[in-house]
Amino acid sequence: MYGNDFAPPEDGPGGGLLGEVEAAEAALREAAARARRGGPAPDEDLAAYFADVIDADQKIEPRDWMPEAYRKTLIRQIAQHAHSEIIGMQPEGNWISRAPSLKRKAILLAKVQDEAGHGLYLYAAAETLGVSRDELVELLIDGRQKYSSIFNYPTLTWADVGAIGWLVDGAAIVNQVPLCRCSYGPYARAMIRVCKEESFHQRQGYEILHTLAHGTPEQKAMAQDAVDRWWYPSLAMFGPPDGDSTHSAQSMAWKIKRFSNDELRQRFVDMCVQQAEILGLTIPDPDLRWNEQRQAHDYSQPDYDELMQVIKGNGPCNRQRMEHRRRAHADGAWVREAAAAYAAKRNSREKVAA
Ligand code: BYC
Repeated sequence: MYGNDFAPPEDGPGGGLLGEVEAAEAALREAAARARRGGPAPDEDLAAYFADVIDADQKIEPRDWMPEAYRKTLIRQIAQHAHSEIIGMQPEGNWISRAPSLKRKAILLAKVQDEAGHGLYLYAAAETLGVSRDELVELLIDGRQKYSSIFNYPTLTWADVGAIGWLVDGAAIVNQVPLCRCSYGPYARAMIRVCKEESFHQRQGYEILHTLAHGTPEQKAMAQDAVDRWWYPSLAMFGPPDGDSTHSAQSMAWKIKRFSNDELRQRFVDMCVQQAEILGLTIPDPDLRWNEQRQAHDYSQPDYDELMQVIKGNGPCNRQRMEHRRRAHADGAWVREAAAAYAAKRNSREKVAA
């Protein structure tokens, strides 16, 4: 259980997904403290050394040799993840000026700022792989790198802010907690901090929905409508089904991904069922039911053709999101120029002083 202030946590304090984040953090510290091989022996094959580190569940660090395909996969995934955090500020940012109270506005502002912070940690993690943040931003703006499908859906009502917190941030946590154990050190460390903050985001969304669901009939209907619209796109966030996932097998062999797309999707569904009951809202799936044999819920799959269309740029808001991002980038040019001029001036002053 995570992010649920309305029922006791299933596994007690420190249990559930946040408990897993804490355990991953402890494992990272333990791996760093363990007497480790300082690097490959002079005559050792670098690929064999890399495989050894992965097998031993140690971390690959920026100084280490790594296969080019491992580096490329990480750059692709971390960049896509960073872009998602930045584009993900738009659907909710859209509601900052219309939040129903000062308290809601302050909370939403803080949340959207956190997403910018997550983008920065992730761009910084990607930079350790030998690519610059400027290059990655250019790749996004030229449409050569992706961001999560989920941010191409509109936020029509205030309840959507609650549904994004509960379902979108909830799906994000289920996907990202295992990334705290990713084999690449800088990504794993960034994910620990992101997951702790993300858990708070999920709680704020859950609390918005809980308030609406226990308000007037109109408020409850608005909350249900938001859940109806965000449920299947949230399931699709986990990516194509395992049989169609191009990268999963290799990413799992490298311990970048620890679970397949379908395994995480199932985990998410199982977690949401009890939370929906406490909310008093219905998950819009008539076929959702407990399967005693599998010890998991059977559920209807999202529309994967729709996911592919959204990934290709044909979702309801793709054009709007990219236009906004390009405009914001152009509007920020003077800030980047001023920062670069200031850094150059400071450098030359330091040189004169030295
Ligand atoms: N949307 O082989 P597969 C957030 C692409 S931010 C778009 O299974 P992989 C938040 C995939 O890239 C949430 N594209 O790929 C922020 C690949 O295409 P390419 C973002 C998708 O990488 C603000 C192709 O489909 N989270 O939570 O093994 C506010 C085949 O897929 C999607 C992350 O980025 C999608 N949904 O697995 C609130 C987490 N799904 O690159 C919340 C890190 C698949 O070959 N990323 N594709 O052209 C991951 O865990 C993995 O990259 C994925 C996909 C599970 C997403």
